[in-house]
Amino acid sequence: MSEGVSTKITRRGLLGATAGGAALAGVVGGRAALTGGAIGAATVAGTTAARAADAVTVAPGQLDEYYGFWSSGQTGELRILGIPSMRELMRVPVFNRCSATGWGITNESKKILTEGLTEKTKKYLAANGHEYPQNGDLHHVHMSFNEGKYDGRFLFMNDKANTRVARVRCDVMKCDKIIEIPNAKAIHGLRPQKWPRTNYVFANGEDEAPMVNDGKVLDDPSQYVNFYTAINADDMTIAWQVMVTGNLDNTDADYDGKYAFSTSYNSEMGMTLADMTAADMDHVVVFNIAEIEKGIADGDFQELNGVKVIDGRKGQNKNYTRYIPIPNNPHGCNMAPDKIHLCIGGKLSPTVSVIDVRKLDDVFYNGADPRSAVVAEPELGLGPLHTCFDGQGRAYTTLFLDSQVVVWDIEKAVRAFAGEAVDPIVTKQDVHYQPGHNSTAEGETLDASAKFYITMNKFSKDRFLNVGPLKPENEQVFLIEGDKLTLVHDGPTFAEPHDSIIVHASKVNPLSVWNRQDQMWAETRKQAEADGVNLDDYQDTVIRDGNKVRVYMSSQAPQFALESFTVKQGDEVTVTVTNLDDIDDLTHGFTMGNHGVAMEIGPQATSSVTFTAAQPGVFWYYCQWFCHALHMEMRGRMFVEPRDA
Ligand code: RUQ
Ligand code: CUA
Ligand code: CA
Repeated sequence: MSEGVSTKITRRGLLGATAGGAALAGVVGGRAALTGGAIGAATVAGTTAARAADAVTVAPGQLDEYYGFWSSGQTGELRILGIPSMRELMRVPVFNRCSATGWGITNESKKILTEGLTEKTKKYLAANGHEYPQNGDLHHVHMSFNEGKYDGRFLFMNDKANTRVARVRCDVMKCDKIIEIPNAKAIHGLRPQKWPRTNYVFANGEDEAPMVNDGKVLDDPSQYVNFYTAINADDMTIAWQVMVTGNLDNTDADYDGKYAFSTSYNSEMGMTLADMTAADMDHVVVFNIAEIEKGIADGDFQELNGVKVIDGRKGQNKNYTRYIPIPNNPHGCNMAPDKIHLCIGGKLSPTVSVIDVRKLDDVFYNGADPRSAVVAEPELGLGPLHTCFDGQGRAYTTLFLDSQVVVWDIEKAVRAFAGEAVDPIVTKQDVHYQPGHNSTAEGETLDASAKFYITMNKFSKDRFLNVGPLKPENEQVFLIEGDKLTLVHDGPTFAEPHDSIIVHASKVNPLSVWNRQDQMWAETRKQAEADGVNLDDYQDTVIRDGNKVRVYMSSQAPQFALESFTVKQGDEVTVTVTNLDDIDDLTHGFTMGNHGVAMEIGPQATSSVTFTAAQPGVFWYYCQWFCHALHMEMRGRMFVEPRDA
C-alpha cells in the first residue's frame, strides 16, 4: 500500500489529480502545523505555480505555439517574441536606427525613412542636420485582418513622436513603408479595420493644433482641432481624415465594417492638466465609415495639405460622427470578439463603459440619445486602462492604480446595469506593477482564446537585480484556468512595451531566403542595370561617374568579390553588396571602418550604402555578421588617394 502511494506521488501526478492534491494538502498541512503555517502556504503556492509553469514551458529546441508582436515605445522598433516562452526572437528596426542591420544607414532603408515625410518636416529636419527623424515612439502594433481574423500579411504601427505610421511586411519581417500623417499631431491609437478586411488602418491624432499650423494662430486653443485618419492599408496612402472636437487617444473598429471608435480624454480642449481633467465626462467618438465615404464622394470635404478632410466636429449635425459621453478621461478602446460589446477604460473613473454597437444605428439615424448605446458600466477598480478578451464572454481589464487585472463577465455586467443583482467580477489578481496594456492569444480577433494572459507592466521596482536608476519594465504571463490566473513568468523588458498581439504560428510564414526580385532594392537594381552590372551574378565592378564611384561586389562566405578598391579623396562612394549565398541563416554584413557605415545583407539580398571618402588613407571593410569559420578573414581595403596625388 505505501509502495503504491509512493509510486503515485510524483509532483505532476499529485497536483494534476484531485485525490493527489488532497493528499499533498494533507502533507503540507501537517508541516504547516509545525511551522506556524507560513511555509506550508508558500509551498502550496510555489508548487501550484511550478505545475502551471510546466503548461507554458517551451523546452530548448521546441518551438513556441504563437508569435508575439511587441511595441517598444520610445525605442522605436518592433520586437518579435515566441509565446508562451516570452523568448525574444527578433528586433525589427522601424523608427529607430540599427547598427546591426544598417537601418537608417543603407540607401534602401533611407528611402523608406524619407519618402513619406512631408516637405515641411524635411525642412525642419534639414535645419537640424538630419535626413529623417532620429527617434520614434512606437506604441501599437497590429496585424492586417481578413473577416475578423489575422491574415499574416502586414503589421502596422504608430510613431507618436513624429506623427508617422509604418508597415512591416510579414514575409521578410522588414519595414517597407513609413508615412507621415499630414495635419494630425502625435499619432497615438492605431487599429486596422477588422471587417470585411483591412482596407483602412485607423490612426488617432492625440495633440491639438491650429487647423493650418503656420504660426498665425498660437495660444488660442479655441481654434485648435484634431484629426482622425484612415490610411489605405494596401498602398499606405491617406484615404481621408475627419476633423473632430476633443483629442483622440485609442481607437478600434467593429466586426461589421460599419463603425470605428476613438476615446478622448480631453473633450474639454484644455491645455493644462487642470483643464484636461475639469469635466466629469469626456467622450468616445463614433465614426460612421459609409457616411464618411459618401461625404467624400459627394465632395463634402475641404482639402488640407493634399488630404480630403470631413468636418466631424460636434454640432455639425451630419451623420459622420456621434459623441458618446464617457467618464472620465477614458483611455483603452477594445472591441470584444462577441462582435457586440466595445469596452472603454475609464482611467480616472473606476468603471469600464460598455457600448453595444448594435444600438449605434439608432443613435445615428433615429435620434436616440448617444448614452443609450451604453449597456453596462461596471465598477471594477482604480485606473482601468485596457481590456482584452478570451472569446468566452470574459474581459480582462488592467487596473493601473490598483496594480491588478480584474477578470469580469460582460453579460453579467450588462444584466447588473439593467438592475439585476449580479456581480460581474470573476476575480482580481495582483500584477507587478502598474499595468498598461494586456493580451490574450488572438484576443482582438474572432479566434480569441483563454490560454494565457500577458500583462505589460510599467514598473518592475524590486522584481529584478538592480541595474541603476533606470529600471526595466516587467511583463508577466499568467496561465488561465477557469476562474484562476496563475503567474508563470516574470520578464524584464527594455523601454517601453505598450502593446502586443499574439498570433498563432500557423498564420505567419516568413521566408528564409530573399527573393532576388524583391522590391526592397528595386532602385539599386535599376542603377546596376544602367551601369551594365548583373546583380544576380558574380560582381566585382567599380564604376567611376565624375566624383561618384559605384562599387559592386557580391559576397559568398567567406569572401567579398573585391579584396580592395580605390577611390579619390572627396569621392561619393556607393557600395552595393549582393549576398549570393542561398542557404538559410547565412547573412553577411558590410562595415566600412571609421565611416559610420554598416549593413546586413541576408541570403540572396542586395543592400547598398553611400558615403563620402573624405580622408585619404587605407580603410578596412569587413563582414560584421558571423558567417563562416573564416568570417574574421572576410575583409578588404578601401584605398583613398589624396586629392592632389
Ligand atoms: S497606450 S499603455 Cu495605453 Cu499608447 Cu500605451
Ligand atoms: Cu560574411 Cu561574416
Ligand atoms: Ca477630460
